[in-house]
Amino acid sequence: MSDAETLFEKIIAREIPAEIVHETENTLAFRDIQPQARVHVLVVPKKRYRNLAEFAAADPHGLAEVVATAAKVAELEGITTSGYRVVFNTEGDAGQTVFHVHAHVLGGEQLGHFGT
Ligand code: DGP
Repeated sequence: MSDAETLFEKIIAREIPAEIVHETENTLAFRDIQPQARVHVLVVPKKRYRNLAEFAAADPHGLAEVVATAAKVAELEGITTSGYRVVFNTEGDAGQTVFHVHAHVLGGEQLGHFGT
């Protein structure tokens, strides 16, 4: 993994602004700057891993906390019952652009099947 800082480290450090919707000891949830649905929130571990595979291998409890935070975000956004999607884009074919692992929480409207 490259040591180059990503912009998510800057958001976690409050060096660049973001609309934060929830925070735990080890995770931060903030609105995506280019929303693909009415609700589009990113959940990141504060510790950086490049992608889902590295995160799952190194810190499965941290991954569980990110998933639990995603469910909490859905609750806070009022979409637990209407439904939502949690997506980890992983590497090139999936369109991952920020190499600090993150879950997209998408909902608040009818989502296309598989698409975002
Ligand atoms: P991905 O393509 O899965 O790596 O998702 C990266 C997401 O990050 C993308 O949906 C847009 C979002 N994003 C990029 N730059 C910023 C930013 O400066 N602030 C916020 N809040 N989101 C950003």
